[in-house]
Amino acid sequence: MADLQAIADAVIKGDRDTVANLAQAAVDEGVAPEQIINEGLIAGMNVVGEKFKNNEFYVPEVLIAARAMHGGMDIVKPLLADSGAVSKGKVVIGTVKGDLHDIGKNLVAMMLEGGGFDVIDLEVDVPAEKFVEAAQSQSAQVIALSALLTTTMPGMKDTIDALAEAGLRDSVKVIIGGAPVTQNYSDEIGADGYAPDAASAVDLVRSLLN
Ligand code: B1M
Repeated sequence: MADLQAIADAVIKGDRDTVANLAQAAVDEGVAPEQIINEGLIAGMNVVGEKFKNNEFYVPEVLIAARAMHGGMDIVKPLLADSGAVSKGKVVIGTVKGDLHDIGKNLVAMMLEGGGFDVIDLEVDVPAEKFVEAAQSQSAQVIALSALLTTTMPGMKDTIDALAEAGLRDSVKVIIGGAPVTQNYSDEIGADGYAPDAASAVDLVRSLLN
């Protein structure tokens, strides 16, 4: 009998090999890929997110857990298309134009994937037009913008303005984050939400899409 809790525990411990082996065993036993993701991989990352919020885990532990989660995802994801499992939503993420910081953005992306979302990562130094293009071509529900420099934060407003100009502002939610970003700034530029950390970003996307 597949032990999905053991998969979750191995994600929390950051034990990639065990996650991969247990995920493969569950697949071999005929457990639905969606169940392995929800009750094993995502369940584990949810605990990691809580621990990170409570300062029980720090960045390295989260990165190691996310890597372990990917070990399971690599096995289960190819089966999803066949099983008809539905993603919880599509998020396009990137660090805004002029900004090369990607550690926090990567954490947010990994936590979102761990939360069951499809994540399209445009990486760093992403101009507003590229976000617009991706929102269109990917039919994304959420655009997630990261900035670590006060000088690049205006790139967030530029992106929101560009989405509005393209007629997409009503069909896509925009969330923002990064060390210098605040809720006030989010209100000021008309974003749909601000999250102070990666785990909160997952909660925010969940609540915006509900
Ligand atoms: Co840079 N840097 N840096 N840097 N750097 C900062 C940000 C800085 C605060 C350092 C300082 O002066 N004390 C300062 C910014 C000052 C300011 O504008 N307020 C700064 C500067 C000035 C610069 C350069 C201009 C330095 C220079 O060349 N003169 C230059 C700019 C380059 C550029 O981007 N164009 C630069 C370069 C670099 C490196 C390349 C060396 C490197 C980046 C490597 C990389 O990312 N691959 C770097 C680093 C590592 C830092 C610090 C030390 C660490 C940033 C980090 O990764 N933190 C940083 C100082 C600091 O913060 N202590 C600093 C860990 C990460 C997990 O946290 O990114 O905040 P963070 O992400 C968090 C939350 O903010 C949130 O979730 C994450 C996890 O909880 N979050 C989101 C992030 N994005 C989110 C999106 C969301 C929601 C939440 O929704 C979409």
